[in-house]
Amino acid sequence: MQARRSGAFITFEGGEGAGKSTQIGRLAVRLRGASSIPVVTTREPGGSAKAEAIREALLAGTVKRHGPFAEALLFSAARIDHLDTMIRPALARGETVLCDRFADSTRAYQGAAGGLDPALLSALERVVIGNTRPDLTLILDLDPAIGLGRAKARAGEGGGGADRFEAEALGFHTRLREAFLAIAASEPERCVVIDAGLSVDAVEEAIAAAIIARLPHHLTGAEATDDAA
Ligand code: Z5A
Repeated sequence: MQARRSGAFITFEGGEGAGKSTQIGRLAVRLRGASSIPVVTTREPGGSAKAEAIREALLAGTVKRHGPFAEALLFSAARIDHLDTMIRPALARGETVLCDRFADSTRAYQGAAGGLDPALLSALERVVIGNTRPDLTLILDLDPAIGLGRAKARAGEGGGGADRFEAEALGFHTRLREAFLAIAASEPERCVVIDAGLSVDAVEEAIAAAIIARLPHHLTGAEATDDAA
């Protein structure tokens, strides 16, 4: 059990182009307008100087040839620094942390889609994150063909190409979607599945409804309860 605090640790998960970054920005604005609890936004891999350096290598694909276990270890190394220097200090100050991807992405990408043994990944996860588990995980669920189309359109606008994971075949992305849904089904007290195929505004409303249901004081001004302990 983590020490009582006024903020919350909220993670966003899902496949490519599901709208995580878009919705984190919108939720941050909404939370800041509704409560005095400070809100910080961050992402994985990354979110701290050392983790951002590791991100560069992972997304460039230079680690791919060493296999999914090497990738899982590097995502974990980045996560350790991110937790130590950014996430845990923010939570200790009573802030709310909105994080774009976290440990469920390792379970889904390196585990279900990458083929690593779930028991190995679960042991690694215990060592890496300890008691710092999300209070709420929003899983943005989307047909991978639509998500990849969105990511491609965005890359086209910016002149960039597909990164290491976007370049995987549709079957990989379909396994990812199934993995995130399986995580949600196995931990319903932590996870809420959001239909990410709706409009940006409708997804924002679904997320706000999930926050009101699970962490009401963050959006309604109600007194904090044990859900933030
Ligand atoms: N990875 C891993 O393998 N293991 C791990 O442990 C971790 C990560 C932590 C990080 O890439 C990669 O690392 C990731 C998994 C892997 N795979 N990839 N690639 P990233 O951070 O660069 O990318 P991402 O996390 O997949 O995010 P994304 O592709 O940027 O998508 P997003 O944040 O979910 O979506 P978005 O940027 O908000 O929206 C994408 C586009 O769609 C954009 O043009 C929006 O305007 C548009 N959009 C958003 N919402 C909508 C709706 N509702 N309708 C229509 N259009 C929309």
